[in-house]
Amino acid sequence: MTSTGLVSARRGRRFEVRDDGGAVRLCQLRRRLGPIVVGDRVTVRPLGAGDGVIEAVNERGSVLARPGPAGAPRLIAANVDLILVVTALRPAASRRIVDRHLVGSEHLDISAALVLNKVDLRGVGLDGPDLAPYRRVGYRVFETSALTGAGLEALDTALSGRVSALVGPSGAGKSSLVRGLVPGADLAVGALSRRGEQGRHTTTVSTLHAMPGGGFIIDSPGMADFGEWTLPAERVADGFPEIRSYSGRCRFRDCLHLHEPDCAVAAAPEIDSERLASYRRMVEDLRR
Ligand SMILES: Nc1nc2c(ncn2[C@@H]2O[C@H](COP(=O)(O)OP(=O)(O)O)[C@@H](O)[C@H]2O)c(=O)[nH]1
Ligand SMILES: [Mg+2]
Ligand SMILES: [Zn+2]
Repeated sequence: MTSTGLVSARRGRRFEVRDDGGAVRLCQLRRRLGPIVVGDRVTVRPLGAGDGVIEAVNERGSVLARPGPAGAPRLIAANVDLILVVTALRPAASRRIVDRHLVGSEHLDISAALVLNKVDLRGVGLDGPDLAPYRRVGYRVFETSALTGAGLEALDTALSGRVSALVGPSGAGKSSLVRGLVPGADLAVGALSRRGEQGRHTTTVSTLHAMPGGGFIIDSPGMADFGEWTLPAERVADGFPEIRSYSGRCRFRDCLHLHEPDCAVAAAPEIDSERLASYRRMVEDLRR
């Protein structure tokens, strides 16, 4: 008898698999199965009460990865269908980082939305970045406070039924948001990590949590530099919907929208100047 489930965390050399009924098993991999990552849908052969063997992995719909030591990609999560780019009023959000995460999402063809967390700090005079330009491009922006719970209901509704991954700088409040959205998230993780082989601290591993209203949310500390892929300079524009929409309208077919004459992007009044600056910076960095 086998069952299917979702990989919810790595514990040393084993993996937690959450079956469709919500039961969690700590599983070894069958030999030569290849890499497994949080979010993978797998077939498990149970071994006793809480253990099992992962026998097979389903084909992935999407894979989030980052460059590893030898340039080979390190898998971070699979089957994500919504990327939440989290920033906060403190530490101050960098729009450059937000743009890089969005370019990463666009290139994977995964929907993205923005979360501005710690809005409670407006009470002490912090403003946060102006995210209106992102709304104009078409990204949804959620304003939240994991501390007071403000905005969590709207976020919960938007995540329902999907597999979402939180990306963004350390300290923005990603783990706090998961705790706010998934009551008991901490307890579940702690209980299982005690059985893990290396007893690693929970914040160093990616974890997938079942949302009470359906759907899953992935918290991954490794996603702080998500989007730092080396891609050809001429493909960066595909990661900016508002720039992409001008493709073919410049004088030169291969216009990179830097300093070329008759550039339709440079002349477009609705393209936000900071977004354009961050696009140009990415292109210039890649051409160095
Ligand atoms: N004021 C305030 N602090 C928060 C909020 N969310 C998280 N924090 C704090 O910010 C720090 C970093 O939070 P954490 O969830 O670990 O961030 P992560 O690194 O993105 O996972 C912690 O000290 C949290 O208590 C919030 O909405 N408001
Ligand atoms: Mg965290
Ligand atoms: Zn151009």
